[in-house]
Amino acid sequence: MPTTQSSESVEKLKADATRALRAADSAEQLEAWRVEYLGRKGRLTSVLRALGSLEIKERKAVGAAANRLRTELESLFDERLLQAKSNTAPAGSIDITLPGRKSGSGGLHPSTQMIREITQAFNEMGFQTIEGPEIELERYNFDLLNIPADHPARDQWDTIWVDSDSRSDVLLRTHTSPMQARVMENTDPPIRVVVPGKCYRYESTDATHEWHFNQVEGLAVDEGITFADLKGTLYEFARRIFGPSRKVRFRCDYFPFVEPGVEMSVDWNGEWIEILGAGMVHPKVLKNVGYDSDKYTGFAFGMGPERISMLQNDISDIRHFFRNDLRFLTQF
Ligand code: YSA
Repeated sequence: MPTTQSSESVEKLKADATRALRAADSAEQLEAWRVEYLGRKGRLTSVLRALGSLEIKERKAVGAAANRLRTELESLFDERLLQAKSNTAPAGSIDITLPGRKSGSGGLHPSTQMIREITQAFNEMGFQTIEGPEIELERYNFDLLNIPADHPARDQWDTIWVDSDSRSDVLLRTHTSPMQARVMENTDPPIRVVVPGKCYRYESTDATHEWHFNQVEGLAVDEGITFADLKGTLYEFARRIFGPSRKVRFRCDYFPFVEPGVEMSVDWNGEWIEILGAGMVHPKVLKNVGYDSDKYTGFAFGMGPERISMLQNDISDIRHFFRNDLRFLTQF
C-alpha cells in the first residue's frame, strides 16, 4: 500500500467524494459534485495530471489507485443520478422498474350500448343506420317539418340557438327528425333508415328529462306504406327489446310533421311509460322535400334510448347517464 503524500490524497479524495456524493440528492447538486471531482479541472483530474511529477514506482501505484477511483466514482455517480431522477419524477408518471399490473379495461357508455341494441333491432328489419349534424339549420329542424315560425309546437322544443355573426338560423337540433328531411331531399324512395344522435333542449332537468339526450329516429317511405306497417314494426321492435310478454300501448299524439300521430308506451310495473313519438309522415312534409304525396306514404318515429335503458335496467334518474360517475357507468 503506497504511503506517500499523493497516495494519501487519493484516499482522502475518495472519502471526501463519497461523502459529498451521498449528500447530493438533486440533479443540480449531482452536477456540481461531478464538476468538483470528475470535471476537467476537478480534484481527481488534478491528481492524475500531477502523476508526471512523481517517481516511477509511486507514479504507478498512485496512477492505478486514481484510475480505480475514477471508475468507482463514475458508476456511483450514475447510480445516484438515476435515483435523483426517479425521486423527482412528476406525480402520476410511470415507474418502469415496478412489476407489471393488470390494467382496467374501458367499456361502451350505457347510452351507446342501448343505441346499438336499438339500431341492431331495426337493421335486422331492413333499416339502414345513418347519422346527421347536431348543429342544424332552422329550416330542417322546424320549417320543412311543417313547424312554421309562429307555430305553437315550437315551444315544445325550447331551442338552444348558436351565436353567429353571419346568420341567425343556426341551432342545436332539438330532435333527430330534421334528418327525415335531409334524407328525403337526397334520396328517392324506397327509404328505410334509423338515425341515432344527440339532441339539445333549453329546459330544466328532472328524473326523466335532461337538457341533452339521445334519440333514435326512424323513417320508412315507399308506395303503399300504411299505419299497420308502423304498428307492426314498432310492436316487433318492442318484442325484441323488452321481450314477448311486455305490454305496449299506442295513444293518439300530436306532431305537426305526422298525420295521424301517436305515442307508444310500455308497461312498467303497472305504469305506462312513454318511450317514443311516431306517425304517418305528413303529406306536407313529403311535398316540402319534392316527393309526390299521392304516390308515396311513409311512417316515422323518434325514441329516447336513455329512457328505454332506464326501463330495462331499473334506473330511477336519467341524469346518471351524463354525470361520468364510474360507480354507475361500470355497472353496464
Ligand atoms: C314524432 C313523430 C315522428 O314521425 C318522428 C319523430 C317523433 C318524435 C319527435 N321528434 C320528438 O322529439 N318527440 S318527443 O319530444 O316526444 O321526444 C321523443 C322521445 O325522446 C321521448 O319519447 C323521450 O323518450 C325522448 N326525450 C324527449 N325529451 C327528452 C327525452 N329524453 C330525455 N330527456 C328529454 N328532455
